[in-house]
Amino acid sequence: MARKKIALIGAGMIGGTLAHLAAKKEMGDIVLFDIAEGMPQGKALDLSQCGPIEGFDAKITGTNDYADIAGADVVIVTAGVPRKPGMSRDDLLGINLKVMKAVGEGIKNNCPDAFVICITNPLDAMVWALREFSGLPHNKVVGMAGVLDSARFATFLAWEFGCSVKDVNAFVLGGHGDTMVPVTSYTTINGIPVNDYAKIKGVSESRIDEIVDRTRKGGGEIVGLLGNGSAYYAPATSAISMAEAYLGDQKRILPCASYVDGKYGLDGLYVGVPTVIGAGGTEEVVEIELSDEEKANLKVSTDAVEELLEACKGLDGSLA
Ligand code: A3D
Repeated sequence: MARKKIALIGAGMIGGTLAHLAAKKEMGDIVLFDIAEGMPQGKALDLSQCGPIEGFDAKITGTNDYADIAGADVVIVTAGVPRKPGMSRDDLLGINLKVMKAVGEGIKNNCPDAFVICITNPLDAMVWALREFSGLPHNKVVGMAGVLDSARFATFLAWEFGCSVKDVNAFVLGGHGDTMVPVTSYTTINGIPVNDYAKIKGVSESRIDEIVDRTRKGGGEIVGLLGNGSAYYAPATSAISMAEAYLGDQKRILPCASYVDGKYGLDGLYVGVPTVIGAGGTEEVVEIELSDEEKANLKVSTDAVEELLEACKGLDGSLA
């Protein structure tokens, strides 16, 4: 059986990390695409030379030509500009919308059957725009955010409780931004609801609220510390888990920015919801019961996403 082909559009910090992870896991042959000349070729060469040491068989190539992503099974998109300190995700809108147009066309013309995972910010708007520009079916285009946001929530909870991260099942809904909705009612420590476990461990409600707040601002905290650019290790590993769910038909239920039309009272929007990922792409959006407060928080978050979509339509007439 021929190896799978993984195309990475954007060979920057996340793109390079994705290539390394995908090669190490022997997910397939990897094509790193970027508009910067020489850079994806250089990274591909460097990464190829990890092969003999790490013992992986994967062909890694770098390119500036969309023709080289032809027939890709999975495409992961990080092309664009990352946040700088003081810059909000929304500031990125205008610049990255143009990038999504070029990338969407590149995918449409070269690998229209691929499963496409978008990481470029502002995520919920960019994944929507990428779907529009590529013309792929909605179930084949998804955004990565919830896996990362949930991992951040889980990390902070594990630190607070002094427990293993493996036992924390954290749950985050909504848009990827400061309005995201970490849902404590569905967050458990190996099945024990987090609020019950907090009582057992003597952790106050206000402390859990602080952790929720830190999760919401988790990306910005890293941007502030790095001083130049944004998080890349955990975003890359999150997208890889989504790609593995697709390639392995795993039917995992992962929080992803999926197309929601009808469920959660939403009308044709990409937003973070629990999603079954398998060989059919995003096979099902799972609608869970929410409290009135959680519903209200989700509404704030989806309103923010809708505002971004309107802004996109204003910037590019073809999206209206
Ligand atoms: P960076 O290291 O700058 O890489 C981006 C790459 O995109 C650069 O190498 C650029 O040359 C390239 N690029 C720019 N325009 C194009 C184009 N038209 N076609 C192809 N390549 C192009 O950034 P990064 O890897 O750190 O981050 C990439 C994106 O992910 C940014 O938009 C971040 O904001 C976003 N991000 C999202 C999350 C989420 O959780 C959703 C987390 C972290 C970063």
